Amino acid sequence: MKVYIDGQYYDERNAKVSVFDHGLLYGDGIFEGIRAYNGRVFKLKEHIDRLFCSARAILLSVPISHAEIMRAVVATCRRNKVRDGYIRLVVTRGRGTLGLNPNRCQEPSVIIIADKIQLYPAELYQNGLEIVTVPTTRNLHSALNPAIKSLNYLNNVLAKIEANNAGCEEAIMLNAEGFVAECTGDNIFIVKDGRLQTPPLSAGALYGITRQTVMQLAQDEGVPVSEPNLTRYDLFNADECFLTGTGAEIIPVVKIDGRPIGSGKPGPVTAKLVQQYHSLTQVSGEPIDD
Ligand code: PXG
Repeated sequence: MKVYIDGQYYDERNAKVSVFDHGLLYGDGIFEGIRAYNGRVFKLKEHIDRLFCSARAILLSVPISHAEIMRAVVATCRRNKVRDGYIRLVVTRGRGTLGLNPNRCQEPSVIIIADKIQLYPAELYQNGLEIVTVPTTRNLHSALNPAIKSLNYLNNVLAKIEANNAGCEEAIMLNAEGFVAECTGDNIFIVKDGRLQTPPLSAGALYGITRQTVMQLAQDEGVPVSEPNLTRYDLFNADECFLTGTGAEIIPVVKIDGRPIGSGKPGPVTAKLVQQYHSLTQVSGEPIDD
């Protein structure tokens, strides 16, 4: 595998960053997780738009343009013969000194890894996930805004550990007010009386690209979509529940905190959206081959 770092390709074992990079020392940087399907990079422009928003929020000046990053992502896929896979794009603050002042850092680094995707077991898509609410709450907007896809993911990692300790793959994170925010690497949706609902971004959800895509697909199907504040009570009393994310795509949830959701099996609205989403991924995106 060849890894892109600052305009050059390095063999996997030589793809290295400095121990003085503030991405490592302080989690000072940003990232995106992107998928390629059927020879196309799915929603690439949307991912790069979000990357630049994250950069602006942390006063990081990305050393190459939006168009150049798009080209570099596609080129890295081509170079690695990745037609269906996972792309990790990282921009770090760069090499600095042992002090957290970012002004001491030289140039931000851009890293692109194009690899195979590790999927959840197929069985979970068929039968649905069981998830739990965990004690670690989502970061406050006023502390570290959850909209920033930063390299500082400890908030999510802690919640993931708590989910794993409870024997689950994913965790529901509440915000400091007790409303549902999202999961550790996925957004959450419920279906109630034929309507689709997902927490508002103000509740502490990431501006998920899969979230946005699914909301659009539902609207196209004539399913009403809204973004109210949701409590655990709303989740427990939903007809259906599912999670969305670039990695997970759309995965049904059948049990939350020990309560079966709806019929206790993946529901029909979820199944329809899964089908629509898969069709879309096969035909849209930035082509990898010339
Ligand atoms: N919330 C959080 C906190 C995320 O990190 C999502 C929601 C879903 O957003 P998208 O834009 O992907 O629909 C994410 C995305 C990984 C990995 O390697 C994580 C994500 C995406 C891809 C891979 O764990 N998180």
